[in-house]
Amino acid sequence: MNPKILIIGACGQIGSELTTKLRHIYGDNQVVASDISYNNLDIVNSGLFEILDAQDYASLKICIEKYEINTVYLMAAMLSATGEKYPMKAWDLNMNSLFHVLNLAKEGFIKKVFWPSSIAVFGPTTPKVNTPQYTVMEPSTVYGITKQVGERWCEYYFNKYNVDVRSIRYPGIISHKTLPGGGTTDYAVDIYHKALSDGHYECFLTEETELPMMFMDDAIKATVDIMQAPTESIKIRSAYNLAAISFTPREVAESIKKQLSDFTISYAPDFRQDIADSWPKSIDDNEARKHWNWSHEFDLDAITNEMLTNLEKKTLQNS
Ligand code: AKB
Repeated sequence: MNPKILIIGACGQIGSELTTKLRHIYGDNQVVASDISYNNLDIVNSGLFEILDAQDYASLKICIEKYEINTVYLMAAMLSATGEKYPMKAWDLNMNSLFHVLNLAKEGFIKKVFWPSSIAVFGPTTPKVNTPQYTVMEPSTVYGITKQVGERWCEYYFNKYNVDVRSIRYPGIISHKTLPGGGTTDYAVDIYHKALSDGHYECFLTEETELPMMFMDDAIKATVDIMQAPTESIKIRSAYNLAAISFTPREVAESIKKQLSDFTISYAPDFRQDIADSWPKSIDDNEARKHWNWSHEFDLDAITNEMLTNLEKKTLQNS
């Protein structure tokens, strides 16, 4: 099947880099980017683009029919920290958009769906180190609840209606192109921006808070790989554990200091500390590595190097 792709939430942190990658792989005419507003002009101006509210079933269906879409990447979501401020909005956005896409697939309008899950599906009662694929899952955030429920529905739609839906549990994603918004792992991006602009960062998590993280290029590779994998190799239809590295704020600061020796960090934990404390420290992603050959490339120092080099370049270009 030659994919004709719709990306929902294409202006966001992962959506924007995924759009660029998919346009590169499949061609500009095969990829329609969409979002609720024009908030990333690089994406809006670099190919097909539609304004689309992921909660509006009728508009979604019209867009899918207009472009003869057969593959949807549903990247729109409210993340963990913002979700705690607006619980019902997070529930509505995260669940309505998923049901719309799953139902369009069930009715035969779409052939393949990518929907991202997250390490937020785990909770305080989950084993924290090398968290296995199958384990206790009692998420304590609204975002985590929507992701866990979403996983159950994805598997249900696959089993009952043969919907080809694929998913991975993203850890915190680190990128220099687009800022993340409203997550608990966002500190691991903010810290690089502040290291360059101020030489100091005040972290909203404690220095020893260890969380699973991944560089954007690895996250995009995983997303493309799972979608390109033969159907029979996708044996898990809820969502795959996915891991690259784990680190603490102290360890990122040390990695930055190797390049910016005057950099300093202080700690002022806020409400996001409770969220971080409920999540795993590290993830066992053996199934993804075995079933569809997942492997990551970037370790912490490689990420630091990419982040500082590219953010510095951007500052020079803008000055
Ligand atoms: C968040 O922090 O909410 C997200 C996630 C781990 O899914 N980055």
